[in-house]
Amino acid sequence: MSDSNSFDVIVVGAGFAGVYMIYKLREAGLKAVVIEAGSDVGGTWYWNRYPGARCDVHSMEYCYSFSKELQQEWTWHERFPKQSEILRYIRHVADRFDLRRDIRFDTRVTSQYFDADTARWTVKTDTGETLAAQFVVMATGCLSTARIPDIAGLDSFKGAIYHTGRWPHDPVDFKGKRVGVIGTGSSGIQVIPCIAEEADHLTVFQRTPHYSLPAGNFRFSDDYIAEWKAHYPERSASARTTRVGVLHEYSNALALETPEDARRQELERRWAKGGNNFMYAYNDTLTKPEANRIVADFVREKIAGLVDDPKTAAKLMPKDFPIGTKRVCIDTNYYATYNRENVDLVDLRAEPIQEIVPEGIRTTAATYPLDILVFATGFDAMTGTLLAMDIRTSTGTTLRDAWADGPKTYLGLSVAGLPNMFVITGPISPSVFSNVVLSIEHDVEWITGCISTLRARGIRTIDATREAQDAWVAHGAELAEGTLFDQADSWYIGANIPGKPRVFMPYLGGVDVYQSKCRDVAENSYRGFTLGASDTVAVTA
Ligand code: NA7
Repeated sequence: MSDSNSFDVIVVGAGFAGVYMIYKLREAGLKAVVIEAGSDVGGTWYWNRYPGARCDVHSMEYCYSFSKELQQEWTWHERFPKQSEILRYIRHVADRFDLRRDIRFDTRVTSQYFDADTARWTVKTDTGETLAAQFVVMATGCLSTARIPDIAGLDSFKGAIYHTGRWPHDPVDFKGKRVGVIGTGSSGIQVIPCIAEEADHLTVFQRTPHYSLPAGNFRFSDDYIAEWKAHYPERSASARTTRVGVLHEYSNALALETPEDARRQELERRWAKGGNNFMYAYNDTLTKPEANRIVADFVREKIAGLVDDPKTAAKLMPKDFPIGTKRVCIDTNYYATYNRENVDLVDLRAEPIQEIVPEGIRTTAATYPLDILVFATGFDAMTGTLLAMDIRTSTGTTLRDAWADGPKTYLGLSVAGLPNMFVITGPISPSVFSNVVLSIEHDVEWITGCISTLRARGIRTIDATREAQDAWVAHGAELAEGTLFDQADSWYIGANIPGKPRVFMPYLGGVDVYQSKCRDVAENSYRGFTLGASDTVAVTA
């Protein structure tokens, strides 16, 4: 193998995770490369460029904190940043730290093979390249494999088809068009109001109504920005000590023990403020069905007030799963969009899709003529991208076998039997249940610390023990058991993908607790890992 394809570390993916990873690896003096399928950095924010795409975390928090200079020099403009602004930011980071020279774009990893004799990974790509490294780091993101459901007749459609998670770079022109959107999760709820403003007619095909909260987005004043920047370091530090890595107003109050008047006042206050903060009003919302019903009823009442036609409002009210057990959406004008003359809502529970026909969508009740069909149907979340690659070792372990019954990891960072491979924001880590940029920074720093320590001590391999992994998986499952999450067919539990094992994948113990557990493992000689001192001797530290 040529020297130019031989590395200490190969990183897969150049989103927020891969970009910071290459920065840290370079800083640690390691020879590393990033392989990225897209033509630029950005990951999620590179692909999800549909109209209305925004982040649901405060912009000042949804960014790196590792460089105080970067924090001070970059200026966000809105509370919930647009996709284009986030993409501009991450491109700025790549340029500012001169990271692009170590990123290979337009290249997708297809397989990874670990040879136990040489203790090195061989990585193959769809461009025919073969690379090798001691370590691989999967920075592939949690929501990166877009999914179009298998609907009969899809190929027969005469118009244009788009998926929100694979949106074209050139703007799509909806003017004068009859548009159909399938899916009303976060992506659907963001794209629907924008398409409605432009299209001749919009038909929304809804299978399950989701709960959506008003974003309460606003443009920052100069004073707001200055005030935030003056407190940046302490705010970033304090976010790390919270449950989800965001500076919400967390409350330990219980809905079931709060008088009705006070409860309503508090929910109204949080609703008016906008954003996800609403969900942290009471600490029993996700554990007690009656507490959950109180919060869900409040949202259903709000929907009734926002939608003029009572029948449409009733269709838009989520009824069959507890609030918060599917990702809660944040919107701007979503419900009001159904008051427009040019928007119709089709309830797919009442009239399921039979097939897609050349002229549109045929349900059991009618045929809806369409020029453009937009799928906002989500992702094979958390595991889909990793399992699309053929990841295996010379000793016979494959990731697909290891995860046949659902993902198993140690700390979300590694998989037993796949040595020297790390996953950033992997299953059973806070990942999608946290401010993901903050979790990424943590994971990147932990992995860099680990690799540096191993190399300094002359250790060639690191592999999670089955015992440590089993205990971690059991701990993750136990945290989920005390909640209402199993009552929803969400992507958190893989229920959106036919045949996918139904396992709750994020870690619910909190960012603060998770990070202290990871720290503890590192400080105790990587407890729970087997460290291989040479190719013949394996020692447990
Ligand atoms: P989601 O949240 O998985 O939403 C997908 C939507 O698509 C949801 O409403 C689904 O209905 C619907 N869907 C999926 N398959 C079908 C079929 N076959 N027929 C009709 N409707 C269907 O994906 P998003 O992209 O909105 O959001 C993903 C995450 O990205 C989000 O949570 C944020 O974290 C960012 P269902 O509910 O399954 O009945």
